[in-house]
Amino acid sequence: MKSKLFSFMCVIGALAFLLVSCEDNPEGNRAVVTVASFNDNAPFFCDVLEQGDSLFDQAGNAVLRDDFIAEDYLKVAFYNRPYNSFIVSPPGYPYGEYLITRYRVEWARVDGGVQVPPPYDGATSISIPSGELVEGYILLVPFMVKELPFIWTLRYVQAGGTGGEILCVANITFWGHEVGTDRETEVIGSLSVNFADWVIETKKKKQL
Ligand SMILES: [Ca+2]
Repeated sequence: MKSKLFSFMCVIGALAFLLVSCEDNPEGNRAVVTVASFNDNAPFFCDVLEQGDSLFDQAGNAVLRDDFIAEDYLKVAFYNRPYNSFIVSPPGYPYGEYLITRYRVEWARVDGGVQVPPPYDGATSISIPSGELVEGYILLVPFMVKELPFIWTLRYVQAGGTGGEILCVANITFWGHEVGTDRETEVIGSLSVNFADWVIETKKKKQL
C-alpha cells in the first residue's frame, strides 16, 4: 500500500513539474545570459585612420592617397546558462534558446577628457542555445565617429592631425528574449577602447 501511495505521489509530483515547466509565462525567465568576453578579453585599439601600403614617398612626404577609414567590429562571446538545471528543452522547443536582437553602445572617458562619441544603437540576431557559448560581432565604431573633429585630430601629423590618444570605456547594453517568450531582458558589459592613429611602420616600409 505504501508503495502504491508513493507511486501516486510521484505521478502527481511529475505532473506538477510538467505543468510548471510548460507554463507559457512571459515573466518566467529560464535562461541567464552573460557576456563571457569582449575581443577575446583584450582591450580594443581603435585605429582612427588606416594607412595603405605606403607611409612615405622617397622625399619623405606622407602618402595619403591610400589612407582610408574602416569601421570597427567587436567580437562578443555570450554564454547562456540554464536558470533551472531540471528543465531541459530539446532543440526546436521554447525556452532552450536566447536571441539577442539589439544593442546600445555608450561611451565614457577615462583620461580626464570630456568629449565622447554619441551613443550608437544597433540591431542584430545572435542566437544562443541553452548551455552554449556563442560568438558574434557587433558594430562598435561606425564611420561617422572617426569623422568627429576630436577623433579626426588624432590622425598622424603628416595627415593633418596632431596624434595622441583618447582612452574610453564602452558600456554596451544588449537586449534580447528567450525564444518562446516576448519578455525582453538586458545583458550588460564593458570594455576599454583606446582611440589613436596606429601606424605600424614595420609592416609598411614600402616606399614609392
Ligand atoms: Ca593608423
